[in-house]
Amino acid sequence: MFKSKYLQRVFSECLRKNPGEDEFIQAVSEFMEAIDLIVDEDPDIERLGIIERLVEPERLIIFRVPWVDDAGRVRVNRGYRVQYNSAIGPYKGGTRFDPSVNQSIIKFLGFEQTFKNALTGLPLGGAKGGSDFDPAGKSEGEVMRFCQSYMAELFRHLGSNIDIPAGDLGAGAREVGFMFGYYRKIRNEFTGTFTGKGLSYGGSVLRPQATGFGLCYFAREMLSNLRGEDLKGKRVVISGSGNVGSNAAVKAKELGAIIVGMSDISGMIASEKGLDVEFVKELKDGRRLISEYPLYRTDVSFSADYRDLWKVQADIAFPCATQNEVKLEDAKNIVKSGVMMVCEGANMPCTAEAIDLFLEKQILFAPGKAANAGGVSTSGLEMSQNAQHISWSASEVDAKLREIMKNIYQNCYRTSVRVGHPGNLVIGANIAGFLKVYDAMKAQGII
Ligand code: NDP
Ligand code: 2IT
Repeated sequence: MFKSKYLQRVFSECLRKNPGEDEFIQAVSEFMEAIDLIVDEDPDIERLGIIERLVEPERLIIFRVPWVDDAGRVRVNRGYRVQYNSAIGPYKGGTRFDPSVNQSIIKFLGFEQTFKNALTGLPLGGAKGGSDFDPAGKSEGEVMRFCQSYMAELFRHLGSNIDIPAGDLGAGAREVGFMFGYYRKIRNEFTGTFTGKGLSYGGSVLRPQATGFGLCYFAREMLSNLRGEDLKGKRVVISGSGNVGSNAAVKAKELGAIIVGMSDISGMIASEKGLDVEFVKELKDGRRLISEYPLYRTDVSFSADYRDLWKVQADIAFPCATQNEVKLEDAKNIVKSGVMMVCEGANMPCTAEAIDLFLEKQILFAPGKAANAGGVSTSGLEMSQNAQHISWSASEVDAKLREIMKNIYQNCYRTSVRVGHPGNLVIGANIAGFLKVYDAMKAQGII
């Protein structure tokens, strides 16, 4: 429990008001554990009700999304957008299409996004959206009709200075294209109201790669700063081989690492010599499964249980699939496999128990809100390009992304030192993100 009486009170109220929202409570609890170190030093935080306001989203939109499948049947999904906090900029965050999506998951993602976006140093508030729609196994026409119906309701809440969605799990370039196209049609204007757009219609070069690339830049900075080492020759395991995982694999390999294991929902593959990550990306970009990899390549082992990934001997782990995929049992396997650093590419992929074990074993650990911020940072760069009607080259965007990830790392590290927990980036990231949002909220009155 928290040492601050104020946090104890706000947390129990939060539990009472959000029954059954386990993921949201988990995210709030990690945040509160970190700020417990500083919250009582500044009486204004309590006087101004800052934490009570932070655990309440500014707005939560829930709506019906009806669409017609290829057989002519009417289907109904539930759509969400949480406009979590706009103290430092317009609402900004991705869109998740997955059957698991519910209010708790959307709220935890919006809460995390608020502090992540603060860490980027860009003027971006926090938001998240999505639906319990499952794109897997749907035809392109079905996905398009669903995206159009989702947009037919959500459009009224969006705008290039109001709320700017992007993709996330289950929503990639194809879905962003369908949503943006419909938004543009019904608004009758062409503005940068989405990020992750295609290059031919206002997208930024490197946005598709940015989260995975940024994760590697962050990991490299952390390894160098805390251990005096680099990624060269390090054996890396990566869960999830979607947008984040596959691009992290490509960049880590380019930086000299050997990718010894990867996974998707069909299972995991491992190879001591290193996987052909470009081929994994090709398979996944073609919406195929990692279980097909052994049909085309030798020197590889396969297990239909994706959690076996964490038993592969490695130096670094990048969990890049989904929340709470790394449970205590997986964390024990990660420790046993000799891993010295875990960087979260996904949002909250490690349970609280898993993180505690890593910290106890002195494994370097980077939380998603810092390590995976490269995606939204590049979305911020896409917004700037759209607003100025220009486009930067790949090398310009890459240079800015490297700089941003380095700054995020340094900000988190310096903060961890200042509060007496050097190298604890869970503490550093949460406090550094909080202080920026707090400062903006304090200046703008009770709203
Ligand atoms: P994608 O949908 O592109 O990819 C998700 C991948 O994870 C797929 O390969 C999927 O397998 C796999 N997967 C899902 N559940 C599991 C599981 N339990 N174990 C192993 N693999 C699994 O999503 P993204 O890469 O965009 O997102 C991944 C994570 O990163 C999410 O937490 C997201 O919120 C976070 N994130 C994404 C950002 C972005 O810019 N896209 C930015 C920052 C964070 P299959 O293909 O077989 O379905
Ligand atoms: O979780 C995330 O940071 C994202 N899905 C990216 C959000 C964005 O607006 O680019």
